[in-house]
Amino acid sequence: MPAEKIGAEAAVARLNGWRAVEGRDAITKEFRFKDFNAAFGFMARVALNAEKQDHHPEWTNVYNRVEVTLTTHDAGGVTDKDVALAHFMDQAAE
Ligand code: H2B
Repeated sequence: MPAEKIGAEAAVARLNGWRAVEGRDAITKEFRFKDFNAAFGFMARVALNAEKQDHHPEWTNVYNRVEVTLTTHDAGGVTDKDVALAHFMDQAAE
């Protein structure tokens, strides 16, 4: 059963520091770390979790900065899977 779309606005209402992407049903956040090592450690922790959940982020990294966009491609929009991954990322960034 595919995950049910809840939409970006409902998702950001349940999260801290995430915002809706314009022109697309997706949520985004920019994470900043002390240095590349901290940023890549975060990405490694998130990658292992993403693979386990079979739910993957769109992201780019430049040195200490990681820009993340979450949406559920199978559902064509934001679902609870994105909220769960966003929560995991917030904890992994602490
Ligand atoms: N990640 C995200 N963000 N959305 C998806 O719909 C999705 C995914 N689908 N990771 C998974 C993989 C699917 O393509 C595989 C075949 O299970």
